[in-house]
Amino acid sequence: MTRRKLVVGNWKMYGLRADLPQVRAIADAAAANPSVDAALCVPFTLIERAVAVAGALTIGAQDCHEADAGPHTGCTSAAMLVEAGARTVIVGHSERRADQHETSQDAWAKAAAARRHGLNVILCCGETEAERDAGRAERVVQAQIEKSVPEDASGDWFTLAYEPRWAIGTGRTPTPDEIASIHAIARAKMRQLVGDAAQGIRILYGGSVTGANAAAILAMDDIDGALVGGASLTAEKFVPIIRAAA
Ligand code: G2H
Repeated sequence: MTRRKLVVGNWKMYGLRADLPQVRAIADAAAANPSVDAALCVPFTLIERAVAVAGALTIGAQDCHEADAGPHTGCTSAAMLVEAGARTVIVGHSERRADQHETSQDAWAKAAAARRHGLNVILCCGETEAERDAGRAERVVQAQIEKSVPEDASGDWFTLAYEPRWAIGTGRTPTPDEIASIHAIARAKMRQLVGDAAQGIRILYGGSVTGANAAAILAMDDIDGALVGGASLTAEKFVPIIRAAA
């Protein structure tokens, strides 16, 4: 099965109104490369304004609450994201696992909430440096997938992103063989969980992807795209990655 490449920018806690011209320029590049699916996950506060300048570029969020509504001070529901114009949401990012102590079960519940409200979901998994050094990378990723991937996951709304924590924002990337081996394991685990639907689910790589390494990473078998942090903050850095996926 051929899966279209998907390139997702994750702006993390960056992005003010002054950065909206970057959104517009990235949207223009996405429109010029129609063979690639592109999305930009911006801070909550920027979603509505980003949607207004993004044309066909998908605008998404970086988290949602697992409940549809309720007394959860400071949190944002999937319904709120939809109302703001988001079409996709990242859940289970390693920075939320580390900073907010989120678990794979939390990621599962957030993915389910997003699904209930019609959002596409990008669910992150990935091992720490200590886990890799202890030879546990494969088992950690398998366990994360088992606990966090919804039973009804399918390619029309669900994407998995493998992001080794030690490669995030560090400038270090795994070797192509290391990425390929985890992607193969992730695909096999997905097949075990959701059967044939796994073939249609995109598995992205994330962690220090740049214009310089994107082409090599995206050319690899079973890598269906990239989740990009630092190098998605400006069109100058992000557009070459979109082009590399085309
Ligand atoms: C991993 C990635 C985007 P960066 O968090 O999700 O960030 O590309 O800066 O390593």
